[in-house]
Amino acid sequence: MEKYAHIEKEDPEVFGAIVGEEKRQAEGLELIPSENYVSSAVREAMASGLTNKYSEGYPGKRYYGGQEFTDSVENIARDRAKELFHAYAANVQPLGGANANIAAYMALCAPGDTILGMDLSHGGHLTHGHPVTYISKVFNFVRYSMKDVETGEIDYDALLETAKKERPKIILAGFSAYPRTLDWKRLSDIAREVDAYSVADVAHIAGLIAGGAATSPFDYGFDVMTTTTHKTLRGPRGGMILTNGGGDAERAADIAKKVDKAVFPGLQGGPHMHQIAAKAISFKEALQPSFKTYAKNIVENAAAMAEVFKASGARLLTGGTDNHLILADVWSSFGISGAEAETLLDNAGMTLNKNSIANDTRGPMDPSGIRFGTPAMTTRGFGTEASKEVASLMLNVLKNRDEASVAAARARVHELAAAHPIPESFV
Ligand code: DSN
Repeated sequence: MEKYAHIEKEDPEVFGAIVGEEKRQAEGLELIPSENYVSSAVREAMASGLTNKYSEGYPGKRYYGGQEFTDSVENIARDRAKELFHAYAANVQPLGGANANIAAYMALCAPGDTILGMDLSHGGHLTHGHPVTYISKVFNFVRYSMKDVETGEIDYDALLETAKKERPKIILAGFSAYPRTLDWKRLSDIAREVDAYSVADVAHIAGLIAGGAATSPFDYGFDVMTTTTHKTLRGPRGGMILTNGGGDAERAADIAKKVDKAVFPGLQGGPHMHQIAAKAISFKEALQPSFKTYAKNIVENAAAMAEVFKASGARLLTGGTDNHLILADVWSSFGISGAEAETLLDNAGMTLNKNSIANDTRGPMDPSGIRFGTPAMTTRGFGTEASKEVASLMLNVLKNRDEASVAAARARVHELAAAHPIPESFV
């Protein structure tokens, strides 16, 4: 049967949008560092009959009957997540990364308590307490930032002083636009010193941690990791909370209990069991030796792209990358805004996102920077040479900005995309 035959027959409008989007994903290059392609097995699970089931509660303790298969799926997902991240406990029910973060705050803080997190414009995330979020009205967020935006260095001494003064309940580490490695040991030590919980939001780098291409906060005494399951981890859209209690089983058990209560009934209703099945499958995939190669290649490809940008004289925030993402200041480098760069590159078949940079003089809807990365390209089999060529194509468009340059880049992007098709087991 044709793919999506039922949708085509029943709802041609939605069918058209799905087919259009899949064609866009196949013909262009996805450079948004939080995006990826999931395997066919993960997609099948998401479309399975598990979507019909309500399963409030946890395996063995549900509020509805008929749970023999959902219990099995959730237990498999939890066990694999624990194995993958060397965690004491895993809650696989969060519907996304934002929910996972909010549930972690609810588990470990009372309303009004202080959370010390990274500033959004220095690489943090909206859910780390940006004033536009509702959660920033519930907890008292205090922010830390980079000391030197050219190297990405965090001022850990200043962070310790702030922590001593503010007495946070949580030291929150992690990012959505920071290209460097954080000093997990220093951060967890600071948390201990001020009697706070240490929570790392590893949404962006979970796949790198799972594949051994990035260090794990759990190896340096962190209590909790929150994450999305898509992005570098290459699973379905969703979230997860992992608990390790700094390696202390009793502390971990206490935190895990609080986390479970915060997720349900504290924050969410029925878990999405089809997504949990898909998470379980993606964790199995990430446990395979080939995932280690994948994670290593993501980092190598990003480093190769960063080198091309740097060699051209473009300004990269933090001076380069240690992970899967790159943040370039296109305003000072090319005299165009992030939004203009995003549109130009989109027209050339390379999709990325405008992004605020540290100390940005421009607004968030038209900032000075762009953010791009390699997880999706690497799934398509791009190596360092092809990644460098993509970086050169981007630079050509950003420097010249005329119709001919955009058209030439687009034509070459289509060739590169055709030469690196989305693998058959991923469509
Ligand atoms: N939207 C995700 C990202 O692009 O980083 C995280 O919120």
